[in-house]
Amino acid sequence: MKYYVAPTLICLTLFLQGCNSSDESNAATTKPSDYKGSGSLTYGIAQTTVTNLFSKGGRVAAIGSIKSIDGATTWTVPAVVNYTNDAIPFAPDLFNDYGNQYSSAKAAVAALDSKDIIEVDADGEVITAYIFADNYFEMYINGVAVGKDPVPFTQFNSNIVQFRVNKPFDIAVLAVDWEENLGTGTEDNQGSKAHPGDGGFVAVFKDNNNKVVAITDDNWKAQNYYTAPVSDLSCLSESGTSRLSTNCTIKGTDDASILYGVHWTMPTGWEKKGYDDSQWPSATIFSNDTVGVDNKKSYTNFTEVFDDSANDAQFIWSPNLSLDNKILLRTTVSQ
Ligand SMILES: [Ca+2]
Ligand SMILES: [Ca+2]
Ligand SMILES: [Ca+2]
Ligand SMILES: [Ca+2]
Repeated sequence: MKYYVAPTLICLTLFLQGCNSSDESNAATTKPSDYKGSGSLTYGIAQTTVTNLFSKGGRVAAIGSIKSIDGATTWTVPAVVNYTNDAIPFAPDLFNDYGNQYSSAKAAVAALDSKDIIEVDADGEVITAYIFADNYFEMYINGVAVGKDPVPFTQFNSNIVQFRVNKPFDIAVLAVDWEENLGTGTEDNQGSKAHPGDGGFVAVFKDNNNKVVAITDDNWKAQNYYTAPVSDLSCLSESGTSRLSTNCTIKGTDDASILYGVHWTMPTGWEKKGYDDSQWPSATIFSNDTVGVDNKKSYTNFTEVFDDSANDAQFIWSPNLSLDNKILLRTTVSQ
């Protein structure tokens, strides 16, 4: 089996240097049977199916296809997205290196046209959402697609979305941490050809009186559907519905072909109003520093919205900002 090199062989290979079975960078010492979880395992690099969704982007935003080790499932990586689906509108810009670059939230709102308002309920109130995603998002309100991220990977951008809805309403978001080495959750970064990238999602929702009606925080639900890279399958665990990889290394490697991915099927209807997310884990919050937005104008031009001291929106994700790459987020706005 090409994905498994027996530890004894490695010990023989390393005979002159001695055998160190505790070296976690030695990816080949793990084998599929080490995995005890509920996910579907893939190994190595996916086949590219879409060369680049956004050719102007800083990094190549490709889509790939990879068969599970057990042969039962073919997975699309990093995610099945609606980027090329014309039925779902691109979210207008707050700040986009390839589009509009507003200096403030007020300027971005002023530039919006009433035709940009997505109708969920014809007699509803207008809600404005301010969004920064590392790297890609699609947002649904009561199951209605209200906007998708125009820049799938880099450079980092931010968006504004307006929709008309009655309370209570459900917000549902697909958030994707994109990848360069398809199927492995890695990119050329920090001196390694295959370094785990990290994610993060922050949003603020305001009504027509500029009153905050929702912010991202740990009251949201967050479930992870794709963990990678994994070089030691024994580091993975599950607790209730939480798919945990926080014991796994986030070190880079130069060889993406020896990395595993773990995948779970997204539930039908996750974006709909009233979808039962009660068993999902709560979102985990991360600081601005951890996500690393200090030097990004797409964030820093809008801190009066994202870091409002009275309503400080938090970056949310599943527990592992680095290794969890495809996240569904949900909350209900009641008042
Ligand atoms: Ca983006
Ligand atoms: Ca990642
Ligand atoms: Ca990222
Ligand atoms: Ca904040």
